[in-house]
Amino acid sequence: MKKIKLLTKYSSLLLIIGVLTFLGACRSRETQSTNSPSTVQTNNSRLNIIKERGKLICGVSGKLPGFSFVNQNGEYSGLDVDICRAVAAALFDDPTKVEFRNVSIQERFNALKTGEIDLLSRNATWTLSRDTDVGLEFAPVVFYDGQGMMVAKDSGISKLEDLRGRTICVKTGTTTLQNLADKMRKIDVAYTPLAIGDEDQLYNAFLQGRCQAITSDRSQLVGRRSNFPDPEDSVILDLILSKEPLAPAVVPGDPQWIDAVRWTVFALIQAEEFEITSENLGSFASTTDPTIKRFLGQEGSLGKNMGLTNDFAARIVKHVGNYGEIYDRNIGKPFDLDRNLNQTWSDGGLLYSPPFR
Ligand SMILES: N[C@@H](CCC(=O)N[C@@H](CS)C(=O)NCC(=O)O)C(=O)O
Repeated sequence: MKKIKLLTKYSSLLLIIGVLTFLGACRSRETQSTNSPSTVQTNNSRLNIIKERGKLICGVSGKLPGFSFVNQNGEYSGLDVDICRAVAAALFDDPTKVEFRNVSIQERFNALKTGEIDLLSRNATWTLSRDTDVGLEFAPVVFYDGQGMMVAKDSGISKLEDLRGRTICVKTGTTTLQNLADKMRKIDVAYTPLAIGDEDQLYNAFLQGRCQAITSDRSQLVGRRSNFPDPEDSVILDLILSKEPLAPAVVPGDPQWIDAVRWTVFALIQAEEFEITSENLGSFASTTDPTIKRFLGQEGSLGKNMGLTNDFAARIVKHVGNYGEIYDRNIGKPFDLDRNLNQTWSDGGLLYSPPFR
């Protein structure tokens, strides 16, 4: 009996010591910020190169309505474009400090790896092989897309099986060709791919009737169709062939730079969750909510610890808006495209930022 009591006493003591050690460990980790790797100012980080240069060089398509489109006056717009501007806003408090470079599908990854661009913001799908084999580092997903199929309205085609023996226009150098092959093989439907590398030629081939269907990321089909002479003559089928999580990318091995891009994207998402917009940002100057104070840099040193300013999230929202504002002006309003998966988790979507603390 005595032995049992002694054992109980001994194990309670051990438990208390254990808890104290654990708390101590947590505490020292939380307060270790001056030594944490992200605070070490590595001079050769691309973040410093960009700061010294005074502008960000961002690789975009320039030909994708809704994502990155350059008009006749050389003005850029789109969701991918606004991601570049958000990073510039975080770095320079000025969203115009970006030089856009149009990079083709074939050039896009090389442009990043040779250092020609700092950031690739060009509807690139995050896949395992691009992450590993190709050697890219992806920031958080900015648009959850899926591959779709467009046909002429009067074609009578409503499902993939109707495409047996038909020709399908598909772009080379993308995830699209393999997704199509995989899907059709799975359902055992033989077809002829008409693979074309140039985007304009590809859509022209469809409009000229050289193929009975055209397949691409759904968002792109919607965007391109909006520029057709008679958009209502084409329909996008109600099916999804693949998952296409589109994300910005950088060259790996530069933690400071990827952190800056990553937390810029998260700031856009978190601002929407907090319901902070470019319009109402000013009203949060007097907020008493500690999590919002930290987010906007009114308290703490989250931004400084990563080589930015403490108010980097506020700068982003001030100049570019939150994720929802970016979506609405570039995609939601112009193309009447529902947000679906591209809503914050609190609204039932997949956009989720880790905590700003
Ligand atoms: N998300 C896919 C597809 C990308 C893709 O096909 N993009 C096309 C449109 S869906 C494009 O960028 N077109 C414009 C251009 O070539 O400049 C990928 O990363 O491979």
